[in-house]
Amino acid sequence: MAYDYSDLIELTKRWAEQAVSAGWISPETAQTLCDFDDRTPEALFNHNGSRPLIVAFMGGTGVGKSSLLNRLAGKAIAKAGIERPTSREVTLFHHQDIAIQHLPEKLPIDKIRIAQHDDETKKNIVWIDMPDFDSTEQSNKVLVFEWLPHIDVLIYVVSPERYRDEKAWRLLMSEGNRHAWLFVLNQWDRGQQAQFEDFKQQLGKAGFVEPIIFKTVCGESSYPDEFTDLQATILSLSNKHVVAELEQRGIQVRKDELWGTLQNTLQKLGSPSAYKKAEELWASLWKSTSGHLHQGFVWPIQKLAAYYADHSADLVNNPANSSIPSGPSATALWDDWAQARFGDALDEFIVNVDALGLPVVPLKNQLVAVRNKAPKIVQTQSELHVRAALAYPGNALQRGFLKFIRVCEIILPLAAIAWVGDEILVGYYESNETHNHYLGVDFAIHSSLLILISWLIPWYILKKLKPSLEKSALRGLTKGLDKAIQMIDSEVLSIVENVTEQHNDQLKQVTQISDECSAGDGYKPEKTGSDNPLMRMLIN
Ligand SMILES: Nc1nc2c(ncn2[C@@H]2O[C@H](COP(=O)(O)OP(=O)(O)OP(=O)(O)O)[C@@H](O)[C@H]2O)c(=O)[nH]1
Ligand SMILES: [Mg+2]
Repeated sequence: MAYDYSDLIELTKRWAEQAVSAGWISPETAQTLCDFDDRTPEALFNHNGSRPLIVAFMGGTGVGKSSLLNRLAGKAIAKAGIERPTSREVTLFHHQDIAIQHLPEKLPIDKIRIAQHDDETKKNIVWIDMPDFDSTEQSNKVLVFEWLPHIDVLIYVVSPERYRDEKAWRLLMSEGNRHAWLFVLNQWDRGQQAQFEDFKQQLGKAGFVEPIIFKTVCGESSYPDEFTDLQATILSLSNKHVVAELEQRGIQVRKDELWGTLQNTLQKLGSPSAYKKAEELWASLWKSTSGHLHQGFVWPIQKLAAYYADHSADLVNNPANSSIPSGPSATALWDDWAQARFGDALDEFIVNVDALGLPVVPLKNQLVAVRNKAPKIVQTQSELHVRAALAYPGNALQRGFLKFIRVCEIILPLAAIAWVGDEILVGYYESNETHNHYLGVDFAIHSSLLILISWLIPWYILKKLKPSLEKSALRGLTKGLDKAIQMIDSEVLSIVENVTEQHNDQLKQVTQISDECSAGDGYKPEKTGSDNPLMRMLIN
């Protein structure tokens, strides 16, 4: 789908607004992009075919702009005088059948004065007298800048005293490419050839190889001048063909300017591959930071493990409580020191990403979440794993063996008791039949010892092999901490991935608009040589 210039402006604005609110571009860059407007000469009229050529007198105060328009009209339609500045409004002079449907918005109606004529030969021209743009009158400048985008041909008026005006020159340089230019050296009755030559040279520096300059006199005296040539030149330009060519060129110039600004914006957004490097940067940064964190945690982990071992019953039996009510808890593990180290790593990461020439505000904003979440991750993970470790201390083999010994602790003494009981019964009946001594003291001692030993050995083994709760807690805490550090790492990485995707998307959108600006055939100036006045009026 081919876009109009106004569509491109709209797309650019929409992109700039979301990009600035997400932090991809600075408010200044967004402003530059939003400053593009779709004001054109054709915007003053309804789109119903041909329109007149818009010609405006522009220049410093007192050079004679209003006097030139009055001379053209043959009557005093614009205020001209010695007061500086004289004109504080825009005067339009056009044929009575011409209707300007859309006057520039934002301007008070009393700032526009309209005079009409019925000369059919000049029907296709709208003449405009603008106020000055260099006096102290700020509202005059606003008026000029509001009208400038609607002008096809600017007649830049200077006087012999004021042709080197700095402000005017800057305006000429910045607006140069956007209009066709004619130059008038008015008050020529006071001028000298050297000034004319110098003015011409200055224009050459501004990009006009062969500028069209008219020397005019609008004073009382009937001094010979080139006013009629000026009129004739404008008249020769006021045809459909030239208007269409100027329109086409105007749009192309504006598109080129938008393209240039979008290219600058693309540069500020950084290269698409740069965020890939950010992932590598974080990986190496986190490697060293997690190493430091592990070192720093050695002692607090031991302290905490001892405390958990002491309060293991509380911890395992009260799953509703996230931590032991009093004393150190897992939150103590991720203390201010750890949070500061983590914060330092994130800050260093952001600085490094900035050094890659990438916008960092979106990354910074999204990292806030993980920055705040880190203590909670560590607390949850270490508690989860310490709980599991305390509920099932030791490893599986150890636990199996201990279960077996616990069974032995019951079975063996019972077996010994059963055997002794059996011996006693058998001995009792045998002693009755044989009238021998019933069992005896030795048997009593030995059997008691047997029962005792059969219970004592498993008891001793259980006591000796019972896994240390402290060690289990330590193992749980270490595992939990490892897991937490892994989780923090992947949280950061997923944010980086997310930001990378968003970055690519932003680049894609700007590239698309920029491509649209350079798409199409564009404007190709007609190669009709320097005898074509239009070619001499344009900066190429
Ligand atoms: N000597 C001489 N005086 C001129 C000429 N043209 C205009 N003037 C006088 O210069 C003064 C300023 O003329 P304006 O036409 O008001 O000048 P302007 O450029 O419209 O000035 P602003 O409205 O203030 O921007 C007036 O007093 C004119 O009479 C000229 O060719 N020669
Ligand atoms: Mg004036």
